[in-house]
Amino acid sequence: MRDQIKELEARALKDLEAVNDGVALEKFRVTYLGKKGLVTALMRNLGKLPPEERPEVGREANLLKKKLTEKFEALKNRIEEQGQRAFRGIDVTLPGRKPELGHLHPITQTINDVCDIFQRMGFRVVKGPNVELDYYNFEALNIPKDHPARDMQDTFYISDTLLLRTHTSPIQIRVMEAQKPPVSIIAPGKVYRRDSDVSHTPMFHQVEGLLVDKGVSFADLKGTLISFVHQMFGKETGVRFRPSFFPFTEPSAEVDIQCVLCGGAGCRTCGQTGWLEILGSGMVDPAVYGFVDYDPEVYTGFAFGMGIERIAMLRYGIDDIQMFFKNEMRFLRQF
Ligand code: 2U9
Repeated sequence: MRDQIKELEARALKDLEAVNDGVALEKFRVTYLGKKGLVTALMRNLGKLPPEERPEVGREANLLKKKLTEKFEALKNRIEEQGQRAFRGIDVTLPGRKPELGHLHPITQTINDVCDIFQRMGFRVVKGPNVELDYYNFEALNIPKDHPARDMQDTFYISDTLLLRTHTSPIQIRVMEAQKPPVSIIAPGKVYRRDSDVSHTPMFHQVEGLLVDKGVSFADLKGTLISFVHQMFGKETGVRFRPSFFPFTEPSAEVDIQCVLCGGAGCRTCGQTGWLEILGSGMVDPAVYGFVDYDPEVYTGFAFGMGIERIAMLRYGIDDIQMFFKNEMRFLRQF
């Protein structure tokens, strides 16, 4: 039995040397000192010894238990202290790492802002297909077969009758086809043109608007668009209407605002004129009503369209349209 005690001590001390964390330490305690542990079993076996051997062997067994318990406690303290030191090594007063939050693309932000302004005036936002029928994109908009916009050079054709829409106007035709006046809608979305150079991209974004009812006049067009300009660019911004031509509106006008950079004094951005063109507009051409079965003797309306990249460039002072499509984080983070 004495040999057994010596052996157990040697084994326990060897095991204890390998213990370096709380899990291993607990395993040691269970193996040797626990209720079903080896030392406990040893103590229980003392009763089987002849009475004269009991006191001596008992003392040795008790000594072993004491020794192992002390060593266990000492190691337990050391491991706990190590854990606390590791925790003390963390400076809880340091600022945390800031998670980087994403945001909407500046073009999406501008589309949303333009739409918000018109929605507050009672216009409804409508979307439509990017792949359109030639009929909705050109024919029903009074754009004749020999118009240069219909040339293969200017439009992405998918087939004889299918194309990538060149403006969002087909949305308005689809709405007029489906419902009678009054109609007041805005149509935002991507448009496609075979144009690609420093100032043109083959895809860009438009917001167009249409309002048709009884008694709608050019004064309504002016009032609506002046209000839009003042909400978008500030209420001190000067606005002027210049005669123009579009196949789908008559009369037509382009809208200029006082240069946002020089305030009208003349600079490189406004070509020394003091004015910037920001949208096209006009009274819906009676010929268009013929395609959607509206009576031009009863109804009149106005329409307008703007390129969003241009609006965003003026608003944020960006001089290169390509920046919107490069997905450069250093550029995008600024918005
Ligand atoms: C219907 C009837 C008329 C929409 C209009 C413009 C004038 C216009 C351009 C602005 C810059 C396109 O992005 S751009 O190149 N748009 O000048 N758009 S009137 O007129 C319509 C639309 C739908 C049924």
